Amino acid sequence: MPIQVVFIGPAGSGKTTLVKAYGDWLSRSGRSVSFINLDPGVEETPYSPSFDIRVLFTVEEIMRKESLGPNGAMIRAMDILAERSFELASRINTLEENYRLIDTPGQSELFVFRSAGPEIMRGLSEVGRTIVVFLIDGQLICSPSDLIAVFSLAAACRLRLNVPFVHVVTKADVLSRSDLERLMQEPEYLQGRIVEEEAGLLQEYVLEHSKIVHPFLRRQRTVLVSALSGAGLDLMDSLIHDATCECGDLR
Ligand SMILES: Nc1nc2c(ncn2[C@@H]2O[C@H](COP(=O)(O)OP(=O)(O)O)[C@@H](O)[C@H]2O)c(=O)[nH]1
Ligand SMILES: [Mg+2]
Repeated sequence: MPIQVVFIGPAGSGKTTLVKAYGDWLSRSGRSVSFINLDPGVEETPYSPSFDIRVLFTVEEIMRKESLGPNGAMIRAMDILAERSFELASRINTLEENYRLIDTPGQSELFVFRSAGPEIMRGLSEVGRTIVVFLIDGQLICSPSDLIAVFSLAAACRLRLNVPFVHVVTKADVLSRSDLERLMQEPEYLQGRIVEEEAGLLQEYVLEHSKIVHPFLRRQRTVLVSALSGAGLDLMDSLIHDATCECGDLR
């Protein structure tokens, strides 16, 4: 069965750039790859997609035809995506490559929290081994509370999508903190930093939340990637491999 890697993350976290970098890396290591664009709002993609949602509809078209603004049109686009999820999966299933890399809409909250995301995952799961890679923008993690906030979002996405799920930190070449890996790997260190760097009610709240996030962090090794330098793509690849092979379970 083909491996389908779905890249999810907040706008600007680096999904499109990582899809391209990982696809090129896979091709260089001798694997066959197809690129799939599910972002109906994107103007250009750095890769050439084998399947592109914009062939069916674009946000601009919906704005024009239905007299909607950009947000309304994106909501409408996500609902169309949900309605057509099984048709999309069967179109994607005609691609012959072993790896299908799937780029998702910039506004991932619309994709994940309306029905498009869960419906697409259901459709895809029928036609290949499907995994979500959740992107954490390493440049935006400046404090322990930033880390807890982004992991809370990741946890919510995991609950919504219900397929094997891993997280990676992107933009490793421009991290805001040099101790990010330690924060993610050592619960005691994270708690110490929360006490040191946060205050008052926020400190209390973040400490409580960090307990919810710990099991999530513990289940998986931390992978830092840079789509620009290529650093960490090999580690991300083994993470994806472990989670999609029958031996792994990172659900
Ligand atoms: N420094 C650095 N910038 C990156 C990296 N990956 C993406 N970016 C930049 O982050 C911005 C958003 O990237 P994009 O792939 O469009 O994000 P998306 O909205 O999640 O698809 C762009 O300006 C990219 O050039 C990276 O590994 N390192
Ligand atoms: Mg994008």
